[in-house]
Amino acid sequence: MKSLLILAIAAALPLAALRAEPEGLGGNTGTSTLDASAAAARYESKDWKLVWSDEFNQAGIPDPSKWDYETGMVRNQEKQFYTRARKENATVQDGELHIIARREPWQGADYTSASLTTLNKFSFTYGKVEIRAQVPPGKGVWPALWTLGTNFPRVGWPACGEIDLMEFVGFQPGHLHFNVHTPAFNHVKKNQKGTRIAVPNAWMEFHTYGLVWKPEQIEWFLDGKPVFAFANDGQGPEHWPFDQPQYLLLNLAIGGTWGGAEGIDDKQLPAALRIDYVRVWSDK
Ligand SMILES: [Ca+2]
Repeated sequence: MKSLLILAIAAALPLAALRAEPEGLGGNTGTSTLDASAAAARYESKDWKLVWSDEFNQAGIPDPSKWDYETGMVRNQEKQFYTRARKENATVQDGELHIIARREPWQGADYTSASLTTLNKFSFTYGKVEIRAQVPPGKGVWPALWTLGTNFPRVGWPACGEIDLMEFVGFQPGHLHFNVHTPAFNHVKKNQKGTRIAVPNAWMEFHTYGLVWKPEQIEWFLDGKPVFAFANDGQGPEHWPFDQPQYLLLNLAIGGTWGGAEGIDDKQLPAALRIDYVRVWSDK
């Protein structure tokens, strides 16, 4: 009953509540009303050709021809151990991929979860991406839909470039975050480019996260509306490492430098990042 009431309130919230909240991250490209219609036209163009997708229609372990895994404890002082092809942490059911974080001891860690990637399976240079997903609630969860350059194993981060289609931290349940990291602009230097959008109770429903990546700029979309853009300023790969292929990552982290800033609410676990589909288009 309580959940029904919450759903009814959420349904009554107009999408117009969606607004950018500058927080000093310094987006380098304002998205004016005029720009917004041009951006939407680029997003909705009929010239895109679908080149890769997963609709998650095959129940069980995620399709091994499409997905690989990060394993172990990989970054940001996060608390989860990422497992490989373990159904308790990554499973397809009812047309959705569920990435599930659990409170359980595992190889010295106190939590398990999964990070699916397409490294060595699929990558793309320029194109359009759309992912429909629902993030889980709870302090300490840090789900992300993102990309890294395929040269990451060789050149490392941030030289490889990182595009975050969406990040969410459970201690800020009313916001979704959209960021980009390059050698010149990144979170270590505290000057990454990005924005956050106020979405009341962002975890209560599915949203569609879109990206249009062209040689001259990258644009982010939330439910089809442009929310941020990052321009190629012509200063070279320190500023724009995005003329190289990128691969996809889908993960649900627990704790860590950002996600764990206000602790971890174990009562919210297990928690699932639900993904309805991942689609990638090319304009070639
Ligand atoms: Ca689906």
